[in-house]
This record gives sequence, structure tokens and C-alpha cells, in this order.
Amino acid sequence: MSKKAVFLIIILGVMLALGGCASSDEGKEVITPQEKMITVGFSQLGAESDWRVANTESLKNSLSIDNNYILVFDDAQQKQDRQIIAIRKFIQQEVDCIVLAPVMEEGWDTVLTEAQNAGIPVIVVDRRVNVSDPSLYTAWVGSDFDREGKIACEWLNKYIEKKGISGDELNILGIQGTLGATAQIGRTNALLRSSKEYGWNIVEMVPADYAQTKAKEVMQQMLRKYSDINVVYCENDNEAIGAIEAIEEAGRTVGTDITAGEIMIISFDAARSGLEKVLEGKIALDVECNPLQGNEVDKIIKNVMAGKEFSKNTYVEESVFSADDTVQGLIIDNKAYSITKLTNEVLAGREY
Ligand code: GZL
Repeated sequence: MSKKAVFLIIILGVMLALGGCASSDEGKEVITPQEKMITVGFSQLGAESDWRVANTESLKNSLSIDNNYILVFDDAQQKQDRQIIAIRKFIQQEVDCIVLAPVMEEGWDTVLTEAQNAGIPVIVVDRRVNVSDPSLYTAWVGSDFDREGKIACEWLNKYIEKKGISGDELNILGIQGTLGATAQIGRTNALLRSSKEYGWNIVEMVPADYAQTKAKEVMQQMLRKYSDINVVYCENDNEAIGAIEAIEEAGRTVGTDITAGEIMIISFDAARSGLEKVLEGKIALDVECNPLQGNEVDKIIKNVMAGKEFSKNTYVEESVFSADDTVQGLIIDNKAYSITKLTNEVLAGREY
């Protein structure tokens, strides 16, 4: 009996135990597995941030039994080798499709070639994979991280212009995400490019793996090392919250009046935890990175399985939030971006 058949029987047994069956007209209970049940192996990189938790929930909600999926989930706890092991297990189980949220861009050619040789399509979500042959993955769903960084930097440039602050007065600490992750590469590059273009001072760039505790430690160290930091560019909300804790415990104030010694926080994700800090005036700008990718992935998998058209790259919709309406809009590369003034009502309407 094939591994896939064994795997499906185990899963159907679980469904039976959970009452996932229908009764026949003779009153006997029979399992009526829905035709076209699609088995998906999902390798998620971890649970390091509010964003990641929301991303996992979105994928699980879409790839559900009610939606004709049997989902096998693996949390790699930030380790690429655990993701590679999980993918190899999915191949052995002969799943119909693999979803991969890669912890970093490099190191996927071998295992994705194994999946391709096994005839299993791989849908990449969120961060990207940097492979020699793009046919090694079927499709990608995520964000333009460099554009997110550019939006943050263009907002900062406009903001200080309106406040009469010159670029060379900015001393920026960059708290980076996981080094080698597409989100880190994009957001960092945007800051470095804009700093050169506008004459900002980069005090230091330090990774904190998108984690709150690590970012707090980094901020504590940097406050001891530098006395003139007036902007902290955090590559996600959990890092921003950790940095804010360190700044306030050091007796400093976060806000937008850097001429009065306040430290301005810029963040990414726009998770509820971050937006609450925006409302409190502690994060000046929060650029959304939308984790709700489940619906798009569901559509792509169904199209792939049915031999229908689908896009190789799908970008999710995103907004930009600030409690301060000094800068109400941006034009970047001829594209208009509105800055949503955050209110309690706007926050109440958010899904994550
Ligand atoms: C971005 C994603 C990043 C988020 C962090 O799409 O890869 O990883 O910005 C998350 O919150 O940990």
C-alpha cells in the first residue's frame, strides 16, 4: 500500500474520531471522504512574532477540512534544516502540494529539486527563495519589502521637511529582522539607500530576529553605546515594542518631537500590538505587511490542481498607518500611497 494511502487512512481515522463522517441510509456510520481532498504539507518557519502567528492562522483557516484540504503542519522554530527535514517528510508522505514560508532566501535548491522530481508543486509564501531555477517553485504570495521600506523612508523625509529638521540631524539606529530574510533585506536596503540620498546618519544596524526580547536587549546596548540616537527603524512591531520598553526604562521618551529629545520609532507589520502603540503616540509610523495570505494560497492550489491559470507572483494589499497626520500621502515611482490616520474605530476594524 502506498505511503500516501497509509497517510490518508490515518487522517481519515482522525476525521472519524472527530466525527468527520456521515451516516448511510441504513443508519450505519460510514466515512464519506470528499473527493478531491487535497493533502498539503505546510512548513512554517516559526512563531517569532504576532505577524507570524496571524500568518499561520490565515493559512490554517484557508487550508481546512471544510475547504477540501488535509493539512500537515510543521513549525521549524526558525531553523532552515528543520524546514528541509519537513519538506522531505512531506515528499515521503506523497502530499499533493507543499506550502513553504522560508526562514531565509538561500539554501533551497536541493530540497526543492527533490520536490520537483517527486512531481509535488511548491507554493512559497511571505519571504522569497533565491534559487538557480525559478521553476523549482510553482508560485509565490507575499509583499514587496523594499517598497515597504521605501514608503517608511519617504514618509520620514517628508516628515522632517515639514518640521524644519535637516537630514543630517537624524541619527538612526536600524534594528533588523532575521539576516537573510527577504523582509530584512528589503527593509534594510531601503533605509541604507535613503540615508545616502538624504544625508541621514546611520548610527548602527543590528539584527534582532523580529523578536521583542532580543530587540529590547539590542536597544539597551545601543543606548549605553550612543547618546544621540533620535530615530529607531524597527523591522517589525515586536522589535519596536521591545525597543520602546528599553527606551522608557532608560528614562527616555518615545514620540515625534526629536528636537525636544524624543526618540521617533518607525515600524513594520501593523499588527494590533503595533497599532496600539501608534494610537499611544509611541510608534510614529507603522507600514503594514499583510499576513492574511491564506485565501490567495487556496486559490492558487485549487488552480494548480485543476490545471488552470494562476500567477507566479501575487502581492497582497497593504496600508500605512500613523496617528500624526503631518504627512497625509506619498507619491513613490508615480504611485500614490495614502497614510491612514489611525483611530480607535480603524483599529477596531482590523482582523489581526
Ligand atoms: C514579513 C515577515 C516578517 C514580519 C515579521 O513578511 O517575513 O517576519 O515582518 C515576521 O514580523 O517575523
